[in-house]
Order: sequence, then C-alpha cells, then structure tokens
Amino acid sequence: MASTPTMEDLKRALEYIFTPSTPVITVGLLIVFLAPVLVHLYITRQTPYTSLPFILLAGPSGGGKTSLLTLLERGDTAVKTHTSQTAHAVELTVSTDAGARTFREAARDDAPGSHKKFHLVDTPGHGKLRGAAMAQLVGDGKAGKTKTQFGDAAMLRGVLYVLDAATLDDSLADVATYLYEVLLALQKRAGAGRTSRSPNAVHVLIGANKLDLFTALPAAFVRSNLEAELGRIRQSRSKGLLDSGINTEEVGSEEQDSWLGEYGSEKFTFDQMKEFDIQVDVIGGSVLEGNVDKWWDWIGGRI
Ligand SMILES: Nc1nc2c(ncn2[C@@H]2O[C@H](COP(=O)(O)OP(=O)(O)O)[C@@H](O)[C@H]2O)c(=O)[nH]1
Ligand SMILES: [Mg+2]
Repeated sequence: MASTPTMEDLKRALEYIFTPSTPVITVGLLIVFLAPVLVHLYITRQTPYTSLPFILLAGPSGGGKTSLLTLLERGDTAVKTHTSQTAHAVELTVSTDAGARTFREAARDDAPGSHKKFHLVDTPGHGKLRGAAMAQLVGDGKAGKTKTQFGDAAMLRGVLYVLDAATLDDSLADVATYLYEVLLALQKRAGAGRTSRSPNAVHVLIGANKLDLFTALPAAFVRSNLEAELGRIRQSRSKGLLDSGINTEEVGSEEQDSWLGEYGSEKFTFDQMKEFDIQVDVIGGSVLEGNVDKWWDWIGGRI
C-alpha cells in the first residue's frame, strides 16, 4: 500500500493547481509573462549582434579594409584597434539627409535627417583566412539556414571590395581570384533565391584604394584590368569545355552554375552580373587622406 499515499498526494496537488486561488494564479501569470522575456534574453545572449543590415569588407590583405573601418569608426586611422584574424563588426550610422553626406558629419549625433544603423564587417584578407568573408556571404549553410556570426546573411546589403590600386599590376592574379570567388558566391546566392524567397539584391563596390600614391591606377583601369583577368580565370576554370566544341546544351547545369556572368560569353564584363541583380561599381579613394566620401555615399544608398 505504499503507492496509495503518493497517488493521493498527486490528486491533491492537481486539485490544488486546478482550483483558482491567488498563489496559483500569481505563479501562472509569472510564468506567462517571464518565459518570453527569459527566452528573449537567452537568444540575444547567444547572438550578440541583432540582425542589422550589414556591409561586408572583403579584399586581399593590405588593401586597406581595417584602416577604412577604423577611419569610419573613429574619424582617423592613427589608432589601430583591430587585428584581423577573424571577422569583426562595428556598428555605424548613416544619415539619409543629403546635407550630411560625409561620414564625419554622419558620425555626429546631431546630424540632420533620419539615421539608419548598420554593421560594417571587416574580414581578414590573407589567403587561408578568406573563409571568414565567404561565411558572411552565404551563412553557415546548415540546413539551408543563413546564420552568420553577426546575424543573418540575408541582411547583407553590399560588399565593399577594397584593393590596393598602387600595387595592382603585381597582385592582379590574386586580387582577381578572390574577387572571382566573391562574385560567384553572390551569383549562386542570387540564383538560389529565385526558387525560394529572393534575398535582397547585393551590390559590389570595388574600392580602388591608395590613390594618394602616384603609382595608383585610376578606377577605369582597375575596372578593365579586373574584367580581363576575371575573364581569363573563368576561361581556365571552364576546363576548356567550350573550346572543345561541345554543344552548350550538353554541358551539365553544374558547369553552368559555376560559370561567372553570362554563360558562354567570350569576354567577361561586370555588367554581366546585372542579370543576377548584382551591380558592380569601381570607385577610387584614399583611406589615408580620408578621401572615402564616395564609398560612404554608396554605403548610404545600400542601407
Ligand atoms: N598610402 C596609403 N596607404 C594606405 C591607405 N589605406 C591603407 N593604407 C596602408 O596599407 C596598409 C594595410 O592596411 P590595412 O587596413 O591593414 O589593410 P587590410 O589588410 O585590408 O585590412 C597599412 O599600412 C595602411 O596604413 C591609403 O589610402 N594610402
Ligand atoms: Mg585587415
């Protein structure tokens, strides 16, 4: 007869819970109101960054990404605060008012116009660490989710690809290879969105940095050099299938999916990316001289 008292206990307990009384209602109300708060706190602690729109800084090492981030965050590049072994984000504000278009003005609290917050995400440019940038583009890819370290890859609004225009002649192959990876990832991302929910268009700004140096190539040359090199990379990656005269209809869709730009075209141009809702611009600037207002304008237009 050992089980009878426990059954009786249980019965009494249930009766107590289901009989309206002040303590029961109080506890019930506490659970109802506190549970969502606790869940919210738990989730926000898990992801320290809420999903703000974000701009990704990419580009080879030494281009000036971290200097740019520091300039936009602090107003000068003198203090190096961030090492770039991993991705790193700062929260910035753009003002949509035309009167406060420079980043210095927009950084002031009393800047006119409406303000929009966004994250600027710096990534390491060194070869082996480029996965950090690619992860921001497509998310971790687990079960179709697009979660990244800083929120949701779907919140990506633009990629600012910073390169050193003064040494482009020597580094063209490397600079273009990385750019190729970025553009192809964006193209695949846009293609994947066609069947499911379409991600927001992601545009690319190629920031031809270090224009203060006399060896720096002007933006138009940077553009044409990159287009030519991307075309060469595309050619060599197509494994010569097109050359061998195989009917393009017979080429597998996988081959077609990893072809950058207009399929089968001979020359690559950035305009070919428009078919995938990707607009590519090349604008010169100098982080050292604080000459980045056109880049800042571009960011403002993307947020
Ligand atoms: N002359 C010149 N040097 C720059 C400019 N921007 C950055 N640098 C320098 O380029 C080097 C690499 O910059 P960094 O921001 O670390 O590049 P990251 O690897 O892309 O993050 C640093 O020594 C910077 O001081 C620029 O506009 N002009
Ligand atoms: Mg850096």
